[in-house]
Amino acid sequence: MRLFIAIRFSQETGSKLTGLRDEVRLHSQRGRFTTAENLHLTLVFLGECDERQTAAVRSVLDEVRFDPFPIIIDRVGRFQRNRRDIWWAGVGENEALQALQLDLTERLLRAGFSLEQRTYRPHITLGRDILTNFPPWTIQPLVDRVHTVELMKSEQMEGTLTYTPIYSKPGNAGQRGTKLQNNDSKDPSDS
Ligand code: 2AM
Repeated sequence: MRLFIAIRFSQETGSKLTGLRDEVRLHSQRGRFTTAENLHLTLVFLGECDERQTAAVRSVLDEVRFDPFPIIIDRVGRFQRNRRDIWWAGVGENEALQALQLDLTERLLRAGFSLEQRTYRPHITLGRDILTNFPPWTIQPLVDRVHTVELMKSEQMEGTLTYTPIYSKPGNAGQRGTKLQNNDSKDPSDS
């Protein structure tokens, strides 16, 4: 199956991203636009994986540790592709995101995966094959928080591109934060 590791957003951010997608659509003569439920930020694209490889990705996710971190989406931009541009919502500079992406990539490479080693440019694809004269623009920043990364399966279901989460890896700071709170409140069961 075709797999990738991604971040998905809160419902609120999702509906704002849908609004951005609709703005691009409004200004386009042509394009294939991402459905609301498919909007996501890819961390690592794995491609076709068999059962053994899928288990190996799950093990890598089990090993990874990260603290939940904020993410800011601050612009709408494009990758130019000879009049078939990809339009996306772009993520502002984010050390925690870059570190998590690098950590995952290095672990997967050590586990034997061959990955594309392109510079990571975090983006949320809003549409493909887009023809428009409209220029990219900056937006009122959308702020969300990354609590979880997900292993996603990509497949065509009855002619529709469908992404399904198949494994979920939560960040660890929430749990640690809860423990600290318990310590602060001097819960007798802590000692
Ligand atoms: P894109 O939206 O920029 O195409 C599922 O296809 C996800 O993996 C998408 O977010 C896609 O990014 C990303 N991806 C990265 N490299 C890819 C590749 N070589 N082929 C297909 N998808 C890729």
